[in-house]
Amino acid sequence: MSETIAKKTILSGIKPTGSLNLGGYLGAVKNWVALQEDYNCLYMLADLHALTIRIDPAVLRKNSMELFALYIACGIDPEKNLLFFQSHVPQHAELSWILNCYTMFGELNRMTQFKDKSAKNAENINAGLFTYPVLMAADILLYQSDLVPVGEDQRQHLELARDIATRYNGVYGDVFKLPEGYTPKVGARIMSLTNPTHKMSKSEEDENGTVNLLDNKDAIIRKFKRAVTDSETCVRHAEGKDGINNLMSIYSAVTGKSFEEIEKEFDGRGYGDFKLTVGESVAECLAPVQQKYNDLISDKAQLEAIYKRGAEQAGYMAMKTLRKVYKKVGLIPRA
Ligand code: ATP
Ligand code: LTN
Repeated sequence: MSETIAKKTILSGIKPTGSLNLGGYLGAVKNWVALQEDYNCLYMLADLHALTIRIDPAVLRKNSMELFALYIACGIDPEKNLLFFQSHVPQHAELSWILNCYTMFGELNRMTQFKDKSAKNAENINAGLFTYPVLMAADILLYQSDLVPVGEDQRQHLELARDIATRYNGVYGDVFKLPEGYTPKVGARIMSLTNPTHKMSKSEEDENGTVNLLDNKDAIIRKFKRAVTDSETCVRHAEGKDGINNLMSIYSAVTGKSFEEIEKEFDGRGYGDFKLTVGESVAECLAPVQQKYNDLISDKAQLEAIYKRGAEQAGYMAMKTLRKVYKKVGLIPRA
């Protein structure tokens, strides 16, 4: 019976602006893996989005291949999902232009990520950084996506995608499906280990605050041992205990244990013991991912075959929506 019901569609992506870290893994990729059985999933590499910061072309190429291989190494099955580079499907940029014309300056000006990124990068506040959420809306709306798994920081962009779709549909009829967000209960916002009031991110300056998926065991444990905590000695989840709360979230996301179970497990034990255990469990969780990654990254032909097929099939789906959108606004159909 269930086979006769059409599967819903999922789309998500990560920018290849640096190495994938625990934030992106626990906030996004881990969910992608869990959802792949029940949905039609498109997982793209948001390489056009990466261009909103200045990035050395050789570094971008390296990051992109690394991230692509990591998607698969993390458990995303290329036989069950479409994996592709955003730049290989030109309909993303094309739809983005149309949607720009249905997005208000004020809406974009309210985006907190834009405000944060422009404050951090005052010398390069380019128009791409400003219209970034419109390209993201195009990514999502092109495939009539039902669900978009993202971390907490992307919820505002997703809301905007819904607003843009609603505005367009209001004028032209039901062209776009309105997507829902999907954010994990634990791991939605992993914080920096050294600065636990700030999100762990690829552009984090202090590398001790960020655990990369390809860090070796020693580096992972060293980073956890240095993690900032507080002046108490009790492992408990509470307001004001940002460092410990973050470590508990990571440990919970990696082991599946609840906060209550964690508090019990570490009752009467010190922070040193807790930090070491969290570090070890993260290293253990990442070991098979790293092993698979090492096998994959040396097989360029296999990766190329996967992303070629992904872009072809995604392009076919994207074209259906784009054709409709162009026609509705009054552009002459291509002969
Ligand atoms: P950058 O530093 O270049 O802005 P980033 O590290 O924030 O990048 P993204 O590519 O923006 O990573 O995010 C990839 C996905 O992972 C998104 O769905 C995002 O919500 C999620 N994500 C990123 N960082 C975290 C985090 N610290 N905690 C939870 N989820 C995260
Ligand atoms: N903006 C997102 C990456 C991204 C994305 C998407 C996520 C680009 N396009 C479409 C979900 C759906 C980010 O910065 N993490």
